[in-house]
Amino acid sequence: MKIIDLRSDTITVPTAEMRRAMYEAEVGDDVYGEDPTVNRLEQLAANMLGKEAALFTPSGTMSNLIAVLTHTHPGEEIILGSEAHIFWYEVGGASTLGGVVMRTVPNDPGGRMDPGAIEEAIRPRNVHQPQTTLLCLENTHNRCSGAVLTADYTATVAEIARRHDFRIHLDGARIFNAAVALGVPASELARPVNSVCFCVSKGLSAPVGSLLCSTRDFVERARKWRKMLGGGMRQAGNIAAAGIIALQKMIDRLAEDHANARRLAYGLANIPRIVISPERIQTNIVVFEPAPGLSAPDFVQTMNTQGVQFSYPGGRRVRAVTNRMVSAADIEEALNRVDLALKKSS
Ligand code: TLP
Repeated sequence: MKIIDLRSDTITVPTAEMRRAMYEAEVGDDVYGEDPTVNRLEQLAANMLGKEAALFTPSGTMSNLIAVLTHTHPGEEIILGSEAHIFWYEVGGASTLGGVVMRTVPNDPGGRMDPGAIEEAIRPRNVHQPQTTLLCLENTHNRCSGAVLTADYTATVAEIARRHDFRIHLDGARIFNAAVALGVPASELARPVNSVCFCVSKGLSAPVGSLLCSTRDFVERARKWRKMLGGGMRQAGNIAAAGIIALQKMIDRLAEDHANARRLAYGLANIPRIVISPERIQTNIVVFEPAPGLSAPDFVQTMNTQGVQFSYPGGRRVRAVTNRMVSAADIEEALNRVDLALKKSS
């Protein structure tokens, strides 16, 4: 039985072209700034995001942490969505290593925070209170079923930050999914923010890596934090080479993942014991619920035995992420297996 892995788009393996580029990459010591392939990737990333400079890091988690460390000081407060990846899945690093308080504002199903609620969460300048110095956005929004933030929304929030003199970091791990879904360049989505990071290791299929993009001065300070965290990676050109192919060749194909996500969502909507709003699906993440009487962990476990892998983000929810390793035919097969398994267990 073929295993259909919908746990995440992080499971994508490098393409043949990436493997060749990795093999042939020209390398040097990146801690000395001497790896030509890393330098090319950083320049390419900065250009594509419309920022002055970029820093190659081993992961999205490290990029987000470095962004917080570079923008803030211990004792300050950052505002982020109640469903933010930084809040849920990054081991509390911002607080543990950055010493900042994480103040959450509810995310709506579209991954947005209400601008009025953001304003209310900003601390007054007062001796008793930590100072608000950073707001974090996420685009696409992982726990909000891959929802996209428009450039207009981001600009509205940026205007609040400008008025109150604090910065915005965008966790754009999947910003190219948002760009493809909206039909706009990623640079437009990143224009209103002070820093943005994205991953080449997800739908773009490179094996490792994330890029943190901002001003030259910010990236210079971020580079020092990366060194402190142990993220200075010597001959990293071997992995950066795959990142270059990811940016040059793999962005347009994300539309296939989005089409497969819609196919999956509408198919699931036709299965009696699944609850889902398929019209909400904008990119490659499909969140749904088994109907009452069937727990989400039990459903995930049952489907595992049927060779369809989902992830469990908590509560009643199940998550599927379409990706390059899963074809349209695989989606149809996954739907058949779900239908059959639920019929058997009813
Ligand atoms: N997300 C992973 C898991 O951590 C949940 C996934 O499978 O979706 N920001 C966002 C929005 C992310 O979705 C992720 C990874 C990260 C940051 C962290 O990236 P990595 O895994 O490279 O540290």
